[in-house]
Amino acid sequence: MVQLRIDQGWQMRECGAEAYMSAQVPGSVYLDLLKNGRIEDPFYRDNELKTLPLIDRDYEYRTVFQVPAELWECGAVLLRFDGIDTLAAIYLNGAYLADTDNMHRIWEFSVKERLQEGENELRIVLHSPTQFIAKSYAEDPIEGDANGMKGMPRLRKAHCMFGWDWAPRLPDAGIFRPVSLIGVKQARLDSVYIAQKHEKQLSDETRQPGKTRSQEAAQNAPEKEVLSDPEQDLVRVTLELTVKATPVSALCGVCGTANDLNESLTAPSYRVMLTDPDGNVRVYGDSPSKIVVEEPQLWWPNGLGSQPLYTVRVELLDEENGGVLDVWERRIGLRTMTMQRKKDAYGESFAHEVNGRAFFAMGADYIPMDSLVARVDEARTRKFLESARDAHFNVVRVWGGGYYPDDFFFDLCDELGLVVWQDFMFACCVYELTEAFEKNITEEFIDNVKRIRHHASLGLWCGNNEMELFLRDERQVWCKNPLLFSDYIKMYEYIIPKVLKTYDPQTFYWPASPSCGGGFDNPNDENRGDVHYWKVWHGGLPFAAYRKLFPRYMSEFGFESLPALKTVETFTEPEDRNLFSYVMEKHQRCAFGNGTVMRYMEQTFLYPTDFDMVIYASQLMQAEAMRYGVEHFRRNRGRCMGGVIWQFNDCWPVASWAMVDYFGRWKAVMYYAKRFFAPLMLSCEEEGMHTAAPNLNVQPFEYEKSIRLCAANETLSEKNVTVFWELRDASAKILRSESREMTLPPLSANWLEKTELPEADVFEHYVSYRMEADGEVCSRGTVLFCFPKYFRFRKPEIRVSVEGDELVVASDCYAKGVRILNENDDLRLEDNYFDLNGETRRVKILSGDPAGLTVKSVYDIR
Ligand code: BMA
Repeated sequence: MVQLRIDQGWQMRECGAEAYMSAQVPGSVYLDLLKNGRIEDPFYRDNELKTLPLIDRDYEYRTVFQVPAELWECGAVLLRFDGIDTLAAIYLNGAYLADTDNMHRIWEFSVKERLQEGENELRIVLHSPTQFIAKSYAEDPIEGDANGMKGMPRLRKAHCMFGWDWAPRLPDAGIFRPVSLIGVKQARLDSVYIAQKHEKQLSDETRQPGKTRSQEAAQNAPEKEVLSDPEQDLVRVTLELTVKATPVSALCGVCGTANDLNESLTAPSYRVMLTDPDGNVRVYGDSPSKIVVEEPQLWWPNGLGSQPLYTVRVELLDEENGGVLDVWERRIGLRTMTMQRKKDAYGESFAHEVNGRAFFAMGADYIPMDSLVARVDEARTRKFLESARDAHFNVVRVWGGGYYPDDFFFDLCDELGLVVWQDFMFACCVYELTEAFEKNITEEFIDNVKRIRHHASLGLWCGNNEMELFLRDERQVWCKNPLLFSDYIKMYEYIIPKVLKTYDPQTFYWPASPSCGGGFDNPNDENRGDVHYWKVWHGGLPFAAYRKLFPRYMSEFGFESLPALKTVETFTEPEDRNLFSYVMEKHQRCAFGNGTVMRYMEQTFLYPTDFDMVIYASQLMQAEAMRYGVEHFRRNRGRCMGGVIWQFNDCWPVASWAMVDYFGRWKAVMYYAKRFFAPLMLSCEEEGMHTAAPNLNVQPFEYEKSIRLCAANETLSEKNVTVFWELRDASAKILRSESREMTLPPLSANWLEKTELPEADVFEHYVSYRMEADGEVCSRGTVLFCFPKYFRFRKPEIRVSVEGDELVVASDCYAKGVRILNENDDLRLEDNYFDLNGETRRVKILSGDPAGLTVKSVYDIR
């Protein structure tokens, strides 16, 4: 197979305009307008308003290319688009070739007869997505779309490009992924599907007399209940390969898409090379359908083990003439992966299970990293996903209102041990399943399932975001048309499962998030399936409300905050830097968003009188809110098996639920996450004035004062630890203390007994706690017994100095939420936003120049 990228010489213009301007492919209309100085930064102030109408027009792209000699020698030549956003008419050498109407698909067209010697012209007209949806809505309005623009559900384009409660309305158009010519000699590899079979070693007690080990293993040995070492248990992994190849005769006939290719070679001849993680190569030359890997190295999620990857290379052989016709090379991880659903005392469990071990999911929901999606590249994605890994994530959920991420996203997740919960791209909309729509989405599913299914990190496929929940709503605000209910069932409970049965039968499928398994059976049930919980934030309940909830798997809960001042500065002028200004509200898309920040502020902190303190306080509230949730869920490990935070990232600089802002700056919650998602984590369930408050800002008259510690171990090995706690006054002086040695079994949460603290003065006293393993502190924190605004903090004197690659941070009394920033706010520290008990801490500088340091703590919020 010969591949030629068509990425040079592109030009673009608005349809009807005289002159072309230079263009970049992959790229987009907005990006080209921006590069050519035709528009200003669409994220600056309210530039979105000027940018949006430009997409009401059509644009055309053109380039010329030569066909290299080797392509002429091929039996078929395909023109391939890895991604076109969205409505395009394609012309080759002046003649119409085809239309496209789905951003999520891969498009291929057979073009050899249309190519010519010398120059060939490729021209693509991109039709306006906004005109399309407006027209389609006017002709036939469809009910039920939450956040975007009217008519949007009719177009297979990332929904959030039309605006969301964190996204601007910038529905760009473009050729956002590579365009290439593909020359096929006699046949090409259409796909390779690899199924894995893991066999367990049998212990002597379970052996049956008269049978060999392998006979017994083949009979599926009973799962052992006791936690043993799965690496030791494993005899071998069998890779079952299904290799499909398409002959040129079939390719020549098509002028449709890749998946119209239903004619395939019945018995292709190929060779397989398997490279293990240490670089040893084994060659299997006889078109094997099975490969046995003895002594397999297992792939584990972050925190549970390492991520060894095997490279599988399949070469399609030319039997008559010798040589290689086509190559398929991907990395895979040896692991089993499913969701555990077992009936139990509470209902039914819902937990990721990898290599037979159920683990607690810790992570966040991932949205497109840029409204201008063509700007998202591997380097930027790596930076974000490494942040996730560093903050101890083991899961990311790709939310259904964006687009299916690029291959490099999944490659990175494979490397970093981030299990991907992958939604199909449907979110908060009602869809009408016309024949054309059904055909279109079916092709979309096949393209993406085939592209993504081999990844070690792929944890599960999920039908949609929140549609089962919304359609079930008794008030029927979403949908009154019963036909659309049956369309719903058909899409998520028939069509997708059918596609997966054929193309990816080993990956777990879940019909919606949240769901209990489908059929409109109480989708947000606390006792089964996954839960989206919004009573904290949207519903205005205090953080402590999380403690009344025992979800089996929380796949969305969140709290907003403002991005860093340096980030705010990129889209504002000094006069805009007030929470309620026109520009700050333009960069806040949740109804009453900034008001909600202040409503919680009223409960939590004193009134912050400068803008940077508003930002700081908002970030601390978000961090505390998420800490309340995650620590509670982890303390109830077993009953609850997941805390996935809404949302990980942003697509532009905005006030939102994101943990990392558009530029990759960590908000306070990321440093908190590094602590509350840590595999070894000590948390404290305190009771006090604040936890007794029934509602925001109501001072209770009666309340208990107590603590109850819990030590979590989310690793595969037993840990010996020592747990310490101290009751202190505001100067950090110790009034009472205790310590305790413990052995924490693998994958466990271990409560200590409750300690009443009647002597504690809620305004003057607090509790500090820490856990040590191997002589090092592995987890620490402090809790108050009242809202921080009531606590009588002493004014701390905090000194920070630089010693080599460390900061030495010292405080003379209790200091809470100590934030250290440098001039450019690009310092990444080992820890930040931490509490100091009148002590000195050494904190590693991971990146950034420690120049122009500033230090704040909760005392400064006033
Ligand atoms: C969730 C998501 C998003 C939304 C978020 C915040 O339910 O699925 O649709 O942005 O809430 O409101």
